Formats: sequence, C-alpha cells, structure tokens
Amino acid sequence: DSNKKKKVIFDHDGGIDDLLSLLLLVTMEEVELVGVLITPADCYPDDALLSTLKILTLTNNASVPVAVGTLAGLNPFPPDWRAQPKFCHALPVMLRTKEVRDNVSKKDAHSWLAEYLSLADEPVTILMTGPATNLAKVIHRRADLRSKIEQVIWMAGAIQVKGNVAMHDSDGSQEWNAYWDPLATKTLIESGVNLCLVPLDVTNALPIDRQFLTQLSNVNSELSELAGQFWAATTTSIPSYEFTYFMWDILATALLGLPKPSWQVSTATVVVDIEPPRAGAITCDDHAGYNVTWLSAIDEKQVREYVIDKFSRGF
Ligand code: AGV
Ligand code: CA
Repeated sequence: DSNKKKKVIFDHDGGIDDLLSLLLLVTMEEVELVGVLITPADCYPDDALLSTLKILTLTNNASVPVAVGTLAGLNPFPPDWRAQPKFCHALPVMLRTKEVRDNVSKKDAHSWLAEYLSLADEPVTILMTGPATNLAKVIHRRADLRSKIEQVIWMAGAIQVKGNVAMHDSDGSQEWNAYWDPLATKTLIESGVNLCLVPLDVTNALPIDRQFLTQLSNVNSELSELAGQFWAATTTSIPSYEFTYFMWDILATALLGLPKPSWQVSTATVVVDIEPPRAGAITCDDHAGYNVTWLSAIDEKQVREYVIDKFSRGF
C-alpha cells in the first residue's frame, strides 16, 4: 500500500533520457512520485514541461505537481542538445495525449521544493538527473531543511574517469550536470546530505546500442514502443562533438528499484573546483575533502533486463 512506498521528488532537465527516466519511475511500485521539478539546463523548459505533462497524463499520474525552475547555471548546454528533446512531444502518441495542466505550480521549482520540505512530516528522497541548482539554492537558504531529505541520488560527476565536457574553458575533467552550475555542485557536495552520485564511471558501461534497442523492440508493449522511439532519436549522432548516448539518468532512476546485489557503492573524499578550467570537477583528495558516496559497480546485464522488464507493459 502507499504508506510503504518511498516518497520521491524527481528533478530532471528535460533531455531524452530524463523523459525516459520519468517513464521508468512511474512504473516502479516501490516509488510514490510526489513532485516533478524541471531544471532549464539540457532542454528548453517549455518543451520539458510539455513532455513531462504528456507523460504524466498518459500514465495516469496527472495529479503529480510539476514546477518549472527559473535559476540558470553559469555554463549553458549547446543549443542543439537543448533542442533535441522537442522530438519527444511530436511523436503521435504524445500528440494525441492532451496534457492536464491543473497541477503545474505557480511557484518556481526551488520555491516549490523549499515549501514541500518545510511542510513534510517524513523525509523524502530526491532523484536528480540534471544540475543541482534548485536543491543547492534551498540548502543554501534553509540549511535546516536538510533533515527532511532521506537521500539524494544524483546523476553527476566523473570520479576516476574523464568527463564529457568539451568546451573552450574546460580541461575535460567535468561531467555536464556538475559543470552547468559549478557552485551548486560545490554547495550540494559540501552540504552533508546523504548523497549518492551516479557518475560517468558506471554509466560508461551502459551505451544505448543496437543490441539493447533490438531487445527492447521485441517486447512490443505500449511503453517499450514509446521508449524505443525516444531512444531511436539519440542514435543519429548528437551534433557537436560526442556520438554515443548512455543510460545516464536511467541508471540513477533504476537504482531506486534495482535489487542490491546488482550494484555497489564506494566512498571517497573529494573537492569541487569552481574556477576554469576545472569548474564543476569533482576530484578525489584525501586531505581536504568532503565525503561522498558514489555508485562504482553495476551488473550491466541486470540493469538492461530490469529496464526492459519495467517497459514490458501498457501505459
Ligand atoms: O552528462 C550526462 C547528462 C545526463 O543527465 N546529460 C545527458 C543526460 O541527460 C548531458 C549530456 C552529456 N552528453 C550529452 C548530453 C549528449 N551527447 N547529448 C545530450 N546531452
Ligand atoms: Ca539529464
């Protein structure tokens, strides 16, 4: 029953795998989705809101509150990446679904989050698949609200591997979610909240390849068809400089439901840089560091099977 479910707030940034993560999250019986926040990072916020509402409506979750973020990070995403997810709300089933707008908050995302946490009578889990800007703002203003947070699962960082940012002011050490708003990254990591990073170290093992897409296509359910169409859009090369799409946000989301033997965490002491060329880099440092937990190993086969199983049903 609903009392036993984990209450989850999902803060995403509207990318194709962020939207796939929302599709996955609403299939998870152990999760009660209590709010969706949109960070205007790797998306344009109107598109992210429209796709979010259509997915919630399509899956019978239209009563979940949604709040759009107004805070922007220092390092914008490339415009072609931000435009890519327009594809999602142009697909036939998404076009046919008239989005319910009744639960779009008049508050912006960080104000909604601060209010939710201050009124919460039990701790909540926060899943983040974009930059940490909204949560960092709340923690900065209201440190007392940290006690309302059971855990933060955040797709971000590159701990022992190279990053995925290739910009003129970067040495390539950063992951994009951490780089978009370096100060927010630093605030969150130094805040002492119970944080588990899902970094490139593990997501690198989960490319979206033809074999996975073929397996998914054989399922032939409403959810697998829509998910397969979303993912197909990521295979035509992402313009700019990087050509492989991974299960970044999907892995962070799946962590809420995956059986424990299929993953392992490590801890490290780290520092966060805020100056170029390493702004947003999360670097191991035994001396001056802050403690973080990060997902360090996964059973790739089990993750793929888990995702395919979750998508093996109707809306
Ligand atoms: O760094 C990974 C994060 C994830 O939250 N995002 C995409 C995922 O939503 C940024 C990103 C890195 N490489 C990208 C990204 C690419 N080639 N296309 C779009 N976004
Ligand atoms: Ca994302």
